Amino acid sequence: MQTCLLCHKKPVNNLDEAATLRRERKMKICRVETFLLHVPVTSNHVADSLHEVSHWGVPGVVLCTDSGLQGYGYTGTHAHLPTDRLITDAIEYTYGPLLAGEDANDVHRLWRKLHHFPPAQWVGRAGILKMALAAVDIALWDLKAKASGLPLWRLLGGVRPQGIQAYNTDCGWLSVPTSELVDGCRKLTEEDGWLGLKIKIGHPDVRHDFERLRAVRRAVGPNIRLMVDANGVLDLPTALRYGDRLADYDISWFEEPLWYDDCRGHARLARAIRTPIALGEQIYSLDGFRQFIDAEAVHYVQPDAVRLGGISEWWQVADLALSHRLPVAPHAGDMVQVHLHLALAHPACSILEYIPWLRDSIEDSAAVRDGHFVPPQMPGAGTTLRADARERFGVSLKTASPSAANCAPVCTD
Ligand code: 0YR
Ligand code: MG
Repeated sequence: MQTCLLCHKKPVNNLDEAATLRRERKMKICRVETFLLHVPVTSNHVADSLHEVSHWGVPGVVLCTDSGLQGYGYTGTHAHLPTDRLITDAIEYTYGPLLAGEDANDVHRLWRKLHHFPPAQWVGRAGILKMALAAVDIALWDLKAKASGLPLWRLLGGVRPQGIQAYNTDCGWLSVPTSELVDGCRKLTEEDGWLGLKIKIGHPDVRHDFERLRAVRRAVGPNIRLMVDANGVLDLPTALRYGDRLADYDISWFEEPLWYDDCRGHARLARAIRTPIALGEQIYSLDGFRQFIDAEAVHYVQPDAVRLGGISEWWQVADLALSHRLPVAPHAGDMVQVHLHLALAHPACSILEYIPWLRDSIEDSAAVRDGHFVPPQMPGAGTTLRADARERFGVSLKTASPSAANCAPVCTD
């Protein structure tokens, strides 16, 4: 190898030198510390067709390494302490011992070690353990990006340094009365520059949903992208009924019309209606996505790194979608932070969801200008907690459960 003719830098081509550099960059995991935040949602209450939420739950992990760097990763929940604790317990007691002393650089090796740990695999290929694995995987990628001094999207080979289009989910909750919904959508598009909005549907009265859609479309005009999301609540005949009419309002996609696992039903619906189908926020594995894609049951693929096993598996799903020429529109169960990096880096993404709930909890929180996300510049995966986040939103993982409190006279510890 020769010295560069333009910049005159000498190449590092001595193997011993390279080996020394590699050794120095080893990051031994010396501590696995869990945390839990419960962060209030907008106006302390939102509802979709299935859920009412007052807080967003953020069970997560800090991986401390002997390099001094700390990796942050977390998943997303509806802030229910007993189930949140199952996730942090899985991280601390099941995965913690498997991570202690390991080199954090080997993300895929560690992912396999954790995912295929036989007792964990036996009970948790999906659900709580998968969400715990997601938090660990994200913390490992956060470390890798911090160690390289780059924001994750650049480490992954960023394809969109100019940013990516955002759409807003936080305006369209079923709990928002129609007049407020319409005013909110008008303000977001006319004053704040948003180019896309998602409206929740699945009200027991179908006509109610269509009155809202008609009013919103009239208020925002033809140039704004509108999506609808039923959160899996409809049956097939009802979904077909929606499907017949959604095209009248130029709806970009019909999200989770049917129950999450109903691959055949989504395939039948996709064949019958003109509006494209979006789904994926409840799918736990690469194999799950393959089934839906093979069955032609989905058009917009919506993987979520905090429900899949983190960034590693998310990327595999996005590649799978790309190979079928299907667009990826990530679901933001991390409230965007990680997915902003992924969406700036993966060629299959063109639009990304925005929900603002973790704005005050995370450093370098995602910002939208003129309807587009601004690329973050801090090294890492965008998951580092703000210094005051635990003080403001932290929930103790050590407090006794209500049932333990009830038997206080017996359980003296
Ligand atoms: C509230 N985005 C969604 C929220 C949201 C859910 O349950 O978690 O509506 O994640 O479907 O597309
Ligand atoms: Mg959704």
